[in-house]
Amino acid sequence: MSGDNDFVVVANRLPVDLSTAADGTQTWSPSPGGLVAALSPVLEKHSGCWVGWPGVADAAPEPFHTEGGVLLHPVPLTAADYEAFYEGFSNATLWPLFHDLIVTPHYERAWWEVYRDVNERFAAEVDKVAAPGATVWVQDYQLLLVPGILRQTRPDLTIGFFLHIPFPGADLFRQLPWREEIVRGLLGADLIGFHLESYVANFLELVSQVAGPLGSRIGQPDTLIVEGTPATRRVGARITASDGRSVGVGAFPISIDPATLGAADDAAVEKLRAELGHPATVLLGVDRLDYTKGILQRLLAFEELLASGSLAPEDAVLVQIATPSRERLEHYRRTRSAVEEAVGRINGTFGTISRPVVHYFHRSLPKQQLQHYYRLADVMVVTPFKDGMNLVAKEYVACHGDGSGALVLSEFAGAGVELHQAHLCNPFDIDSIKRALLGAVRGFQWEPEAMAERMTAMYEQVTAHDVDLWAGSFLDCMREAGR
Ligand code: ADQ
Repeated sequence: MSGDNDFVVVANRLPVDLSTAADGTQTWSPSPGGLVAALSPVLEKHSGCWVGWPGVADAAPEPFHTEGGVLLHPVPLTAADYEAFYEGFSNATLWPLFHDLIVTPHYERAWWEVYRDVNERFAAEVDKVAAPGATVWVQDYQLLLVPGILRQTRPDLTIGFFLHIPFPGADLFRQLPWREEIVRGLLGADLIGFHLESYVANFLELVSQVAGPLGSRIGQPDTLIVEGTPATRRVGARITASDGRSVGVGAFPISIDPATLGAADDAAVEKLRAELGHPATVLLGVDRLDYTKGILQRLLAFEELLASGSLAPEDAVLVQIATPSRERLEHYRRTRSAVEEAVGRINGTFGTISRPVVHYFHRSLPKQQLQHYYRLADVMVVTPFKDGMNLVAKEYVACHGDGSGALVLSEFAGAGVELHQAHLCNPFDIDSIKRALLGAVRGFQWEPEAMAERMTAMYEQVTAHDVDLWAGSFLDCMREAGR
C-alpha cells in the first residue's frame, strides 16, 4: 500500500497540541517548533506529510492538514506502549546509554519487544502515506529500527535518518543486548546523520566491531560538496550494507532559526532587570529538567562562589528556567528534588526577603518571553554532562549580535565544537565551572573588547549556519546518497 506524499518526516512526536475548552470539547492544533519550522518549506513544497504520535495516550486525531498544506498523520499509542516504548526503552535504556551512562541504563527484554513493535507500527503508517519513490526522513533515537523495517517493506523509498542525541563510543554501545538489531535498523537508511564528526567516528567504529555480515566500510572518507550553501557538508564515509547498498554517514550540526529570535523588546527586558532589583550580573540557565543538563552542578558552583565571597549576593542573580520533563521516571524526580533543595538552601543562606539570589521556574516559557531572558542575561550558563548539540547555547548567542553577554559552555555539549570561543568548562569539576563563571563575570571589566569579539565570532557562526542550512544540506546529501 502506498500514499501520495513525496516527502515524509517521521518523528516520535507529531507537532500538535491538544487543548480542552471549558465545555470539554477537545481540539488539536499544530505547534510549530524549530524542526517543524525548518522543514515546513520542504514539506509544503513537496506535498509533505509528518507522521508521529500526537502526545496523548489512547487518543489520536484524524489526519489533518496545517494551513500550509502539510498533512499531519498520527500514530496512536496506548498508555502501555507509552510506558514500555517511550519511558522504558527510549528514555531509561537508550537515553542514558547514549549519554555515556550518566545514570545506569536498564536493559528490559519486555521493553525491547514493545519498542520493536511500536517501530513497526510507525513504519506501517509511513507505508500508508508515502508515494512510490518518496523521500522519508526518520528522526531520532525512538525510531532506530524504522529505516531497516522500511527498507524491507518499501525498497522504493529514499530513507534518511538523523540522530539528535550523541552517539556513544562503541565500547559503551556494545552493552546493549540488541546491538545488532539496532545497527541493522540504522543501516536500512541511505544516509545516517549525526551532529558531530566524533559521533560519526563512534558509529563507524561500532559498525566495524559488531556489524559483521551487516555491513562493511569501504574506501576513504568521502567529501560531498553541497552546492548553493555557504558550507561544505561532509559525508564522512560510505558503508556497504550486506545487501550491497551504499549507506552514507555524515556530520550535520543542527542549528536554530535566528529570525525567530531577532528583535527583543528592550522595554520588556529592562522591566525584567528592574524586577530583579538591577543586579550587576544576571546569570541564566534554561534547560529541560534532565539529569544530563548539569543544573545541580551549576547551582553548586554558584553557591561556592557566593560562599567564598568571589560573587556578592547583592551583585549577582541566577535565573534558572527548567522545563518539566519525563516526570514519571525516578532519575528525573530525583534530579528535580536535588535541584529544588539546592535552590532552597542557596536562597536560605544568601537571599533576603525582597531579594532571592536564585530565581527558579519549573515551567516552559513562550519563545518570545524566553528571548527576553536571553537578552537580559549577562552570562548564559550551559553545563550539560553530555548533550548532542544544545540549542539553548545557540539561541542565546543569536540574541547577542551586538557583542554583549558571555557564554559559559560545557566541553561535553556538541555546541562546543562550533562555539569554541565560549568560556568552556568541565561540568564534572565544580572548580572548572567556577573558573569559567568568574572568567565571564570579571571579563566584562578586565577585557571587554576581547569578550565582545568572542560573542561576535559566535554570533557570526550561528547566523551563517542556521537550521535551514542544516535541513537543506542533509536533504541534498540524502538525494545524492539515494541515487
Ligand atoms: P534537548 O535535550 O531538548 O534537545 P536543546 O537542544 O537545548 O535540548 O533544545 C531545547 C529546546 O527547548 C530549545 O529550543 C529551548 O529554547 C527550548 N526550551 C528549553 N527550556 C525551555 C523553557 N523552560 N521554556 C521554553 N522553551 C524551553 C535534543 C538534544 C540536543 C539537541 C536537540 C536538537 O538533547 O542535544 O540540540 O535535541 O537536535
